[in-house]
Amino acid sequence: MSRRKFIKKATLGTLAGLIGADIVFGASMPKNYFPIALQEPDLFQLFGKSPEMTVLNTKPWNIEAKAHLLDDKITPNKAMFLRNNGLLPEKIDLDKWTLTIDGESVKEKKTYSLSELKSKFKQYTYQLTLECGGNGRSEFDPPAKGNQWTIGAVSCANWTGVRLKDVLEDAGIKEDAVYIGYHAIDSHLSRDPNKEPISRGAPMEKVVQDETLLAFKMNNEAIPLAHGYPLRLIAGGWPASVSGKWINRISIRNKVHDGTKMTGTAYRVPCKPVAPGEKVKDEDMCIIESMPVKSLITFPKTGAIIKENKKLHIRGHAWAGELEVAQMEYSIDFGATWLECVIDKPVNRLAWQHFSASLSFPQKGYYEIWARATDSQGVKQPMVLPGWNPKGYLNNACHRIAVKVI
Ligand SMILES: Nc1nc2c(c(=O)[nH]1)N[C@H]1C(S)=C(S)[C@@H](COP(=O)(O)O)O[C@H]1N2
Ligand SMILES: [Mo]
Repeated sequence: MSRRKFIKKATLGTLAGLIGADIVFGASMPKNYFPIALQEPDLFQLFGKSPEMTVLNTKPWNIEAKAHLLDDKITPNKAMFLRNNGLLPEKIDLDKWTLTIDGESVKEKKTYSLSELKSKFKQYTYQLTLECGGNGRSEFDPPAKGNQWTIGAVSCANWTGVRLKDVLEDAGIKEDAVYIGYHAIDSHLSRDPNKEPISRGAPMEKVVQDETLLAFKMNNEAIPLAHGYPLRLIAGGWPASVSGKWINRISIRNKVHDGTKMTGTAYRVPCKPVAPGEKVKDEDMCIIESMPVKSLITFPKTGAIIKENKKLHIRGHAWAGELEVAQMEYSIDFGATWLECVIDKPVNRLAWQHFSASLSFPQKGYYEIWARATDSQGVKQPMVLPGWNPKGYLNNACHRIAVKVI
């Protein structure tokens, strides 16, 4: 039954259940009326997301968090950004789900059922940072096409699954293997079954890392449908586009994977800095690998009002792709001087790290708090927009919030 038909037949009680609140003047509601709360997009239950999340696009669905929503140390589903290149799969038959390992560099093509994957290989749980390569795109000038992500396309949840390397080794990897490419069951926006919305991958060096998982649980529950149920690749610290959702096939390639969104300007940046707006030759574009150092102030919320002579405790997270964050600083004078934050060690490699600091303000007035992370190789976040690139990737400029002391 279609949703609309179902809702037409539903009683007031059922509607109230769906909305999650009594419809106080329900008796006056016109017959067959379709309450706004249940129209698409489903305002209150959108993929189980917080109503404060920002919907950037509905076709495909792209939703981002606001900084204060990411305050939890482990990102819950309700605050996790959603990035789709195509249409969500509609029906998933768990019993029939299989993962096939093929490609030029597999010794023998092999297919596993989900239960085989779960029983045959040891399971691991890691907290892993996933940031969309286009996070921060909205600030680029000249503007870059695509979803205008501000700061909220990053998450760090717990992922449980089997190691990709264990599965590939079981299938058998030929010596000439250089890359893997994933294939998934979401459909292209055109609904053309011969087109894939996205099919990316990673070089073998990333594939063989302990933390690179074929995951079936997120935060100790089945992965939510929108985030890749029942099986997804997780490659923390790299652009999240490498972490394919709904995957049913992995090809071991003897060359750099050439699937959809592996070429041209997709997830590639000029190998050397270029002037804003400059045309870049195809051979001068490089695939994005480890993400750059970055941080987010998750408390307080921008716009906070603080009483004079009161200390303000700020906190947030910092991450640095394949590296660790070595130092975290804040500034209340637009970057003229910087003071130290406390920065924790990550719970495991490729997990974001938590920072905090206790600030005092010299007098009443308007302030901005800027946060700046430094990675273990000494590279600091830029205060303003970093290198322009055609698709607006890798904006890791310092996060700022505004506060008023009264
Ligand atoms: N099958 C499939 N996998 C995908 C995508 C997609 O559209 N289809 N989007 C990728 C991109 S660009 C990102 S940033 C992440 C987003 O993961 P999330 O929606 O779970 O936050 O998934 C990646 N994996
Ligand atoms: Mo992405």
